Amino acid sequence: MTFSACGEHPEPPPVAAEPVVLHVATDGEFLAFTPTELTCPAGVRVRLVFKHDGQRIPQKHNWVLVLPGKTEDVEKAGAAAGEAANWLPGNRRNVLAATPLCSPGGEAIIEFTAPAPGDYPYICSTPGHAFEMHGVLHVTKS
Ligand SMILES: [Cu+2]
Repeated sequence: MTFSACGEHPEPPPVAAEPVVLHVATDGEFLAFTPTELTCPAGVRVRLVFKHDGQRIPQKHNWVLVLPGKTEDVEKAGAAAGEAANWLPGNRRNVLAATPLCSPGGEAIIEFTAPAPGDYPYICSTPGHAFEMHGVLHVTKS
């Protein structure tokens, strides 16, 4: 005899959805991302894989997802915070997601929840890089 302590037809436990995996890299040694556009649905779990594809020039890069219109604020506050802080502002109100700094050949993987639908800029916050090193995450209605 078996007993069902929690009802005849209990709900199955929720299965954690697989994250949407996005890949972005530096364009070799250049101060550029490839691709410069990424897309995901709103509200999904995103696993972002960032690869520093440079080899020769010993400069570090990161990938920082920023609220629309706030790239300059994040750049300035990040520069003030310094390299030990990954060139990221202490106050993260304008930063939606960020990898640590990566050296040539390095890779970082982060996970975050996609924000509401819209276009969100991403930059490298190493001082002087965001002017050329930027792209857009298009978040679509899920
Ligand atoms: Cu950079």
